[in-house]
Amino acid sequence: MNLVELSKEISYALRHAPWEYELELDELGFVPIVQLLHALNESGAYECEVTQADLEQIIATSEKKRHEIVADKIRALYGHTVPQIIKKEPGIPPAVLYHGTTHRALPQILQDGLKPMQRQYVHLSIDVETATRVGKRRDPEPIILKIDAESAHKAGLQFYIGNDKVWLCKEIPKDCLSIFTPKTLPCNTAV
Ligand code: HQG
Repeated sequence: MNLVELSKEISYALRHAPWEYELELDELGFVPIVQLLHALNESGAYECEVTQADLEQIIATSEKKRHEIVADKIRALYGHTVPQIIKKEPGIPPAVLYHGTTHRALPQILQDGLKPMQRQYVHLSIDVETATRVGKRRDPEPIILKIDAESAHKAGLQFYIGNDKVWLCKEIPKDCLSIFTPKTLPCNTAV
């Protein structure tokens, strides 16, 4: 079983196009596992039968926690573009969050703040490393934005839990953003 391909298809079904699989997401984005398995196996795209153990293995071995199983249901934890707004659990964010983006998008972001664009939420990373990985999907030298999440949250902006590395927000106003530049030692510093 090609678990990467399977994981991508599950993300597609649970984030973007559940109707193509005759699935209906509940308000938290869950669908019954049996229904998802039925749809995947009916398509005939997989040579062996897809089982719950395959879904569990994807979740256990993926470098990102994209999906979650609770009891007999499964959901995508973030990334949704479906028209129905998926309810996320509000939380108190870390004081600082990061967002990796492209040189191309930067002028617009500095003017308008961060917008969810095609998705339901803006996706924020807990550290520079994660933000860099996100940004590198679209720009080999991504821009890393630093978000003053503590002030934004205190000012009333709601943050939501994605997974252990991803936080979600409806938008980030431009005055909560700055460009992150890693601290470099002056040339004459003895090390
Ligand atoms: C940019 C992946 C212009 C934003 C990742 C980004 C993540 C603006 C792009 C998750 C803008 C949207 C989400 C504005 C934001 N003007 N451009 N005002 N505001 N943008 O893919 O955060 O591997 O929807 O900077 O790892 O890149 O799929 O968001 O470049 O966690 O599990 O518009 O998807 O996860 O792109 O990525 P996306 P994202 P998976």
